[in-house]
Amino acid sequence: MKWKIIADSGCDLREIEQLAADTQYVNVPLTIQIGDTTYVDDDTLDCDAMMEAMYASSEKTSSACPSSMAYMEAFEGAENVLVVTITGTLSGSYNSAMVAKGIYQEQHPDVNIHVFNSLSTAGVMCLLVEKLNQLIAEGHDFQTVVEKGTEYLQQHTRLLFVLARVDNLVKNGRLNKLVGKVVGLLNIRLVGKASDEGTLELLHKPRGQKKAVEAAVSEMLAAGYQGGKVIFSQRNNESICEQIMSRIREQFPEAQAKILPTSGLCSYYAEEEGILFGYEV
Ligand code: X90
Repeated sequence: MKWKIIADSGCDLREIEQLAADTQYVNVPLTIQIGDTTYVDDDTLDCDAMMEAMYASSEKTSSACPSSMAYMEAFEGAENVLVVTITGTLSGSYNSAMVAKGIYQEQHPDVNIHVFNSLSTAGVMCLLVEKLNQLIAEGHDFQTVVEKGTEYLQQHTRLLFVLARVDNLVKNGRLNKLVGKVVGLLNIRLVGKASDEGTLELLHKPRGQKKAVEAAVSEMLAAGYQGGKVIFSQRNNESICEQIMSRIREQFPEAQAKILPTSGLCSYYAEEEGILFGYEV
């Protein structure tokens, strides 16, 4: 095996279409703790059951990033390893992967490893994973794939989210309490973006889905969206994704979108009816 593309489960993509030759895609799970039960966010997870247990539970719930050991196991067998993590500002996943890289390369000095801190999650991680696969398929060497991948991530991808509930983000210290108070009241949605620092940045607090669609679309256009790829992750809310795309296609009829179900981790934080989407600028 020449290449491995590894993403933690902040990335909702479980498979790459048209995987490049000599390449494997591996998803490394985070875990979600609800009472005494640990839910591993891999393709065996029953996400609906996890969400039900979460809402039924009065106990504290939390998430945990993959261990360095889990990353090291994922590295096995490849010459070139590309890792994409959820924002290192809100999760220890990036740090785990960097520690794993350090230890692994002492034992395997000939293996190339690069860890991309997405400073984002979900759709932006998916866009980068697909770009890396494309760069590998085009036959570039490791260094070039890393450079072009970094340029793409920083210059050409953005993340927006629309959330109807933010209890888990607030409870786990990832979002300001005051912001949390407003959402959930009177049908208020939280429209925001991944900031340059890799945190949640609040942009609008529209009332109802229709206004949330308008806010999201205007943010996309203001950020420089020109009809590029869009990848949605949605928790029981395909309709808002379709509404956003139908508004976008009024201006960009050819715009391509993928609508994925949220991973366990993104379901836990984005909650019911929450969506996140990565798009190209
Ligand atoms: O290490 C861990 O336990 C994982 C912690 C992850 C915390 C953040 C998850 C965010 C998921 C929420 C809305 C969009 C956030 C934008 C991030 C920059 C989705």
